[in-house]
Amino acid sequence: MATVRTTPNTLTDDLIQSYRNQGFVKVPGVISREEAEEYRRAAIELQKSMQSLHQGPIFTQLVNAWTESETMRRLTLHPNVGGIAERLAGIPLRLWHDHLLIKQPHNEAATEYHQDFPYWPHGNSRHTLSAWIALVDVPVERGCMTFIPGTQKRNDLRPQDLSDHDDLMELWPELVYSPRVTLPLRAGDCTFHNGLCAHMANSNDTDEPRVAHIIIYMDADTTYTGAKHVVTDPLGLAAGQRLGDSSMFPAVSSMHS
Ligand SMILES: O=C(O)CCC(=O)C(=O)O
Repeated sequence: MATVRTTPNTLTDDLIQSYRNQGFVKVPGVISREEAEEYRRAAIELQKSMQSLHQGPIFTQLVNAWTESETMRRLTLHPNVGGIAERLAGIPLRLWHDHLLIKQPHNEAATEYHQDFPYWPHGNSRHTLSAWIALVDVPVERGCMTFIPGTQKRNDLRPQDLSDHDDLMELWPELVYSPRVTLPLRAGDCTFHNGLCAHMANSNDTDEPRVAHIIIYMDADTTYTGAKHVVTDPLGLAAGQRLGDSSMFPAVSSMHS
């Protein structure tokens, strides 16, 4: 198997510092190209049996793919990815949920600017972050991610509509003039972003699907606020309960093989 280039042990202090200052970081090679190809095939297959949560052109969204496919389970519970996430966050983490986000060829729809954290029913949270893993090469034209550095410092906004080009900018007008960083990725590369860091992904203007697997991690001690959310609704949790009481949210520390 080809070598994985970045591990929790080889992650440099500079990358960790950059993540903490900017709210995102690109980490090359969290999985090998061969692994990415195996997961890409599993993702394409899974589209046939799983229903997309998102209805519309932005993306096909397969939530908690790890519970439906043994192959995707290996990726979502990958100790290398979870270990890097814990080093970036600097606290113990657990899985919140995963989702495959597949932008179909020529989908003509960007994922517009938003922060993730306001969507989630999380109490007591010190940190959330997502690993966005490219399962195919993702040049700008295929719909890579763009981030607005420093936006992770703001935690007072309502949830933003990721189908509305202007929603976040109307809430936070200074962002119109903020620098943005666009990060094309090779298959197997990953960006990690803080759940409060504003980001978007452009449309897929190519003939191949843009296949990305996103693993979202939360503070291991996160509690449930009681707000509605597709992931927690079926679980019968009480407000104030630790999400870690459910086996749907395994700790990163339990992922080591
Ligand atoms: O890949 C996309 O289209 C958007 C991804 C995103 O918003 C996220 O991972 O939080």
